[in-house]
Amino acid sequence: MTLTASWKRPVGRRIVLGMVTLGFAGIAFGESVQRFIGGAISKVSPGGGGLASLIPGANSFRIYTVTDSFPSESTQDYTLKVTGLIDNPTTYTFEDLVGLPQTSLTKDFQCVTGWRVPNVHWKGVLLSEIIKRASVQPRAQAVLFHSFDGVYTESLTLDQASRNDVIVAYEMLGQRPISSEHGGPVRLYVAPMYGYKSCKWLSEIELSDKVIPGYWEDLGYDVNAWIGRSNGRSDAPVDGA
Ligand SMILES: Nc1nc2c(c(=O)[nH]1)N[C@H]1C(S)=C(S)[C@@H](COP(=O)(O)O)O[C@H]1N2
Ligand SMILES: [Mo]
Repeated sequence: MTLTASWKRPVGRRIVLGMVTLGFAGIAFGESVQRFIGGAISKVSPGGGGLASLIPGANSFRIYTVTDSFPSESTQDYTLKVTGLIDNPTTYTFEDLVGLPQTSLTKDFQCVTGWRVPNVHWKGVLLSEIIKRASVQPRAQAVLFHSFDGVYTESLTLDQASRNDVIVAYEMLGQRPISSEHGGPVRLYVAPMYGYKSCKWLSEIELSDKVIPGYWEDLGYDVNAWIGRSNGRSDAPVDGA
């Protein structure tokens, strides 16, 4: 099992491990390293910095949690709440989500710290479909995501959330439900952005009047986390917003 640094680690050790990780990442991923340096002045990297990051396992996921554990919910008990600036607050069960129109995506998954898994298969519901069903009020400009780990948060602008490569995923790597380690039974998958946007253990989608920087963004990472061109991708809209 690959685990990562938790908050409880002494700061000194986190920084040292972060530096070693940076050295390794630096060999392979130029732009990621610049981004890492940009955010690493005082902070640990998103999800990373732990021993798992030192093992150069090519093409495989690092399993991240910012708490001390991997929360677990059965598909029977799972619920996804849709709340906030909407006329139609809804609570979806796992079966409800599976019953909505399905979207499949096959994309590289890329963490800002440098590791990348090519051609990952995902299935789920377009976030835009769920938003559409919520009847969004005119004041809403952003979508906030909450995790049942009780700590992690993320957000997108309403425009970003409406893209056709952003899904509420219930299947990943051929597994339905998504495994607990990977954030199941249901997680967010924001294909055009770095992995930290893809909130695991998704429990609530909240329509809001503004973007609120998420867990890693409070620690210095870009709120607009577009995967850059030098990573062989050009997912960002022209204005980059
Ligand atoms: N709830 C929660 N979601 C999270 C994280 C986390 O620690 N907790 N880590 C993020 C980061 S930095 C990455 S790269 C991916 C990693 O997904 P994986 O653990 O399935 O590899 O999840 C993202 N979503
Ligand atoms: Mo990440």
